[in-house]
Amino acid sequence: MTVTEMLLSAGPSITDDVGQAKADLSKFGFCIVADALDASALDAARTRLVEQAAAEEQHGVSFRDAGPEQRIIDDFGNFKPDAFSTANGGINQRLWMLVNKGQCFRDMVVHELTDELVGHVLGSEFIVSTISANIAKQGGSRMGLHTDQWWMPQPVRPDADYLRPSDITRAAAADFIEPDPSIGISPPVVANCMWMLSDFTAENGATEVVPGSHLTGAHPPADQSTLPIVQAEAPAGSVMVFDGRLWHGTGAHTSGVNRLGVLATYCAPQFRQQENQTIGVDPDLYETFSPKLRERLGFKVWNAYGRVESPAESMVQPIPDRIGELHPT
Ligand SMILES: O=C(O)CCC(=O)C(=O)O
Repeated sequence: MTVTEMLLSAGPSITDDVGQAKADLSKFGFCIVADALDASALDAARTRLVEQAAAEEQHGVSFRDAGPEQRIIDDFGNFKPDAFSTANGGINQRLWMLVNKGQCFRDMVVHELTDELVGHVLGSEFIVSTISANIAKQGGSRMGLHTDQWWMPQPVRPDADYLRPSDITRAAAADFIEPDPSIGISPPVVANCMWMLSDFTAENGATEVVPGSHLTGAHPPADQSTLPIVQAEAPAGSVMVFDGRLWHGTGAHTSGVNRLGVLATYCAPQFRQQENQTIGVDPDLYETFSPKLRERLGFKVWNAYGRVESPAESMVQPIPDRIGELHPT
C-alpha cells in the first residue's frame, strides 16, 4: 500500500465515550472528546489564559509566530533575535511553560481523561514535553503539516546506511517522506492534547489533521495541496488527543475571534522534553505540587535515567543535592 492509499478521507466524530475515543486514536491517529472541561473549569482556564497573554504582551515577553511575512531564520540558519515578535511580523501568540502560570494548566497536565488516552498511546509512564498555548489570531497563516516526533530515527535495514540521529532535521530527509514501509514503521513516542478553550472552527484556525497519516511511517511532503486535510472543529471545552506521528498543524485564521488552545504534549520517559521542565519549573511552586504532577514533569527517575547521583534514586529535586569534588580528610 502506498502512503496515499493509507490516508483516510474523513476523521472521527466527536465523542464522549472513552472506549470510542481510544478506538478513534488507534484508527485515525486522533480523537475528540466533548465537554472534557466543565463550565467552571473552562471559564477559569479561559480567563487565566487571556489575562496571562495580555500581561506577557504588556511586559514585552510574548512570542508571536505564523505571520505570512515572518522570517524566523537568519542567513546563517540561526534564529533571529527578534524572530518571534510582532515587530518581525508574528501574529499568533504562543505562551510557554504554562506549568508556572496557573493551577488550571497544572490541572490539565494531570487530568484523568487525558491520562487514560495518552496512556493508551504511550503506556503506563509518560512525561510532559511541553505545556504551552497557541492563540491563533486574525491573519495567522497555516503552520504547515508536521509530526510531533520528527526527530525519531526511522527503521533501517541491517545492511543499509542510515541518517545519523543528530543529523535529523525538521526538514525531513527524502526517505523520511517516502519511506519503505516493508521495513516497518516507528511506534508513537509522543502524544499531544489540544485543550480547546474557545470554539475551534475552520475560520479561526482549527487544527488541520490528516486522518490515518500516523500509520504511514512517513513525514508530510512539502506540497500539501492535494492531501486529505480535515480540520478539528469542536466546541469550547473539548479536547483533541493525537498520536505523535499524526500529520497536523495550526489552520489559517481567516476570520472570527481568537482561537484559544492549550497544548499538553507528552513523551515517553526515555525521550528529551521540548521544554526543560525540571529546571524551568519555579522551585517554590514545585513544593506545592502533587506527587503525580512532579512525576509528569520528569522529576521521577525512569530506570536510572534522569537521576543526579545514586542509580537507586526514585525522584530528583529542582535544586538537587550535589556531590562536588571531594578529597579524603
Ligand atoms: O495550534 C495548533 O492547532 C497546532 C499547533 C502545533 O501543531 C504545534 O505547535 O506544533
